[in-house]
Amino acid sequence: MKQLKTVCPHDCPDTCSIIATVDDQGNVISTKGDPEHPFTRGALCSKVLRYAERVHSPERLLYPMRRSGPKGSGSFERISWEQALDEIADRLKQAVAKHGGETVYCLSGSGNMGLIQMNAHVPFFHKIGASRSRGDLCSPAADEGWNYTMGDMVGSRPESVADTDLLIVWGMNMASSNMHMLAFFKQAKKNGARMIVIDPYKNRTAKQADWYIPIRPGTDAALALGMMNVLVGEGLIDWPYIEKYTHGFDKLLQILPEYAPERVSAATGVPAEDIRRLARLYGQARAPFIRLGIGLSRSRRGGMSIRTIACLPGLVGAYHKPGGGALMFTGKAFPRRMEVLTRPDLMPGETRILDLVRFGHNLLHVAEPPITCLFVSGGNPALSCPDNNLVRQGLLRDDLFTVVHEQFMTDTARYADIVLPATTSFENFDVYKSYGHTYLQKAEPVIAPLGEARSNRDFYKALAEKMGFDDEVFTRPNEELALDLFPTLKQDEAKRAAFLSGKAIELTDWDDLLSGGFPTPSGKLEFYSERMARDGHPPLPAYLELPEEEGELHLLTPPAHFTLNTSFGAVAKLREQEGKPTLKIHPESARERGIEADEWIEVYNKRGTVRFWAQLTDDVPLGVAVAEGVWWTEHTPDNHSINVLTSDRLTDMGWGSTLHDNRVSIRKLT
Ligand SMILES: Nc1nc2c(c(=O)[nH]1)N[C@H]1C(S)=C(S)[C@@H](COP(=O)(O)OP(=O)(O)OC[C@H]3O[C@@H](n4cnc5c(=O)[nH]c(N)nc54)[C@H](O)[C@@H]3O)O[C@H]1N2
Ligand SMILES: Nc1nc2c(c(=O)[nH]1)N[C@H]1C(S)=C(S)[C@@H](COP(=O)(O)OP(=O)(O)OC[C@H]3O[C@@H](n4cnc5c(=O)[nH]c(N)nc54)[C@H](O)[C@@H]3O)O[C@H]1N2
Ligand code: SF4
Ligand SMILES: [Mo]
Repeated sequence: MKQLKTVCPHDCPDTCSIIATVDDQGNVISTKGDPEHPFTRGALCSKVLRYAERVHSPERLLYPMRRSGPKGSGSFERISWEQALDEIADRLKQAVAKHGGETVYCLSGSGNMGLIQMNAHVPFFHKIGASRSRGDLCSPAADEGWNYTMGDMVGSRPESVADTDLLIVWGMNMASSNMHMLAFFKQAKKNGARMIVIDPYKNRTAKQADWYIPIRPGTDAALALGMMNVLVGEGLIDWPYIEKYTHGFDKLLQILPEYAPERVSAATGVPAEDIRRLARLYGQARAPFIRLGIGLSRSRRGGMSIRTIACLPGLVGAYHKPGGGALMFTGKAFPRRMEVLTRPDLMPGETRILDLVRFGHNLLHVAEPPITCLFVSGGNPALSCPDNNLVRQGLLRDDLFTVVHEQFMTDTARYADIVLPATTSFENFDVYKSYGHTYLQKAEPVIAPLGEARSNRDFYKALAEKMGFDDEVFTRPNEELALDLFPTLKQDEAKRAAFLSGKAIELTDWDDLLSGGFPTPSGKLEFYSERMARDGHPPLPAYLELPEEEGELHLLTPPAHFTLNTSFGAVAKLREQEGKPTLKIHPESARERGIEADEWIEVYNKRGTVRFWAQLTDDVPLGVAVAEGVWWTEHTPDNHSINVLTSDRLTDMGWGSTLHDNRVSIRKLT
């Protein structure tokens, strides 16, 4: 029996350090949180406490397979890696000879956040001259909105929330998706700090809040502007800070009269008195901290909402108050040279760029050349991509050759021509940054690969060899790549030694990160952004109404507590804990339609129809419906993904998804 350290590979801001207990036969017996890691502090979420069940699931894919029945039927026969690689290389060469490199497309998801494995495919497809992606399903609007105000900067250190006296959780369900940061807030709470949650429904975090403020989806910019109106009107702002550290306050002042609490109330549904109270609490707090979620950014107004909220700390000088400020992502804490892994220089020239969010459309309607060779790596688009009926039609195309590298027989893998078994992170090397803390971690494999599973890196190395690509990026040792990726590790011997010995390290001193001012064009926090104007956005914070649409209910599709995207569908115990696919609706919405609790209902819009169990709860306001989680189709009443209902429209910034910005109708099943 051994205890070995590894890292949680999932797309979660907490990037935990895990201690795995491995028996003498090389099986993972159990997992627990690493008490020495400064952010994990010995705790894991309920999902990864069950990780042994995922790693050793009887449903793991262990061998390469070739399709033996109609597309999508899930019939496969076992083949060898050699056969698989030969067939893939042949098909690739034929496709490229006929249509050119851009006929090839790789959809890569966030199944494994390790930098080495997550990017292993990139140089390969650059070399082919394949079509590239822009945007993703997750966070590009949040990234871009934040950057317009703040520049590419960290914001406040996550742990510093322990010293706040007021935490505002804005569009995030921290209890499910950022529990380790919430644990730091518990310290502040002991000292009397309060937590306010602003969210369209009363999620798990809102249930723990001192004050829960329900807001109409997509109207957050209006609320933030209403707060600014009150802060300025009541003199609750920090003049010296504004003068020294911000840009464009005079211009901001000119628009604030448009956002009087009464007008903002009509847009947001938040009573005017509550807007005043919220602004006063914020302006009078000793060190107010705003934790911004990605959730509110997945809307056609998402980028602007984030950009606007990010202005608030600038008005009250919150970044200069220990325990105050705001946090979106911590990526800037990991200065890195991504080109070491991605090698854009291997591209034959500028290649075509496709919007990842419009995956179904791309498969069906993009021509000159059409996509005829598809690779899927670390993603499950047949469940997780919007306008899902379109995605599935695209995957069914007979003239599309699809290769899926996976750990499980996902919905996407069922559509493949060749399915290849992937290792889990417990079986391969990687290095992990984080988007919710500032510690870099390295993980050696803790067990041998199961069956014939290969890591992403080993797969693309073997395929590169078959294709006759001899660039050294395909064969360099993992650890060498990792050291090259982070220049700090080259320069700083002590950090390098600590990193190599498996310690979680910070690459950049915190004070250095903040000392350079704001990395915006003006060097200040930008209330007014010339760059936004150039990019075609309003240069000042703004509230723009969502256009009217068919459908009585605004559908939100946030994460479930006991799963993570689609990655835990095979762990039965977690599924049981999550319950079943329900649509949460207000009891009044149900009564109007004669719907009883716990009966099947149909949820529909112009994109399609999906069945759910009705869950009646006043956690959800009238006019809103909430479906938590993306269930595997085989666990739903009618074999459909929730994403049948979501649109492939893009966000206002960053080419992101608008998963929380869709209208639906519901009816009783007759
Ligand atoms: N309705 C709705 N849709 C959503 C969301 C939502 O909240 N609601 N969330 C969206 C968000 S934020 C995201 S990030 C996306 C996520 O969507 P995806 O990127 O598609 O991620 P997952 O659905 O988790 O699928 C990841 C797959 O990667 C596989 N995998 C894990 N590690 C490896 C590896 O090392 N190699 C290979 N080859 N495969 C591996 C896993 O087995 C898993 O099946 O979904 C989006 N879609
Ligand atoms: N347990 C669990 N943890 C996860 C995941 C998971 O699936 N399960 N997914 C992981 C991934 S890939 C990601 S990207 C992160 C996502 O983590 P978060 O940043 O938490 O983002 P979401 O979970 O998408 O959204 C959270 C909240 O945003 C709210 N929201 C939606 N629209 C609006 C709006 O217009 N205004 C406001 N104020 N709020 C709104 C939703 O109601 C929901 O409560 O979580 C990660 N962690
Ligand atoms: S999913 Fe998140 S909270 Fe759970 S172990 Fe992984 S990093 Fe930690
Ligand atoms: Mo995500």
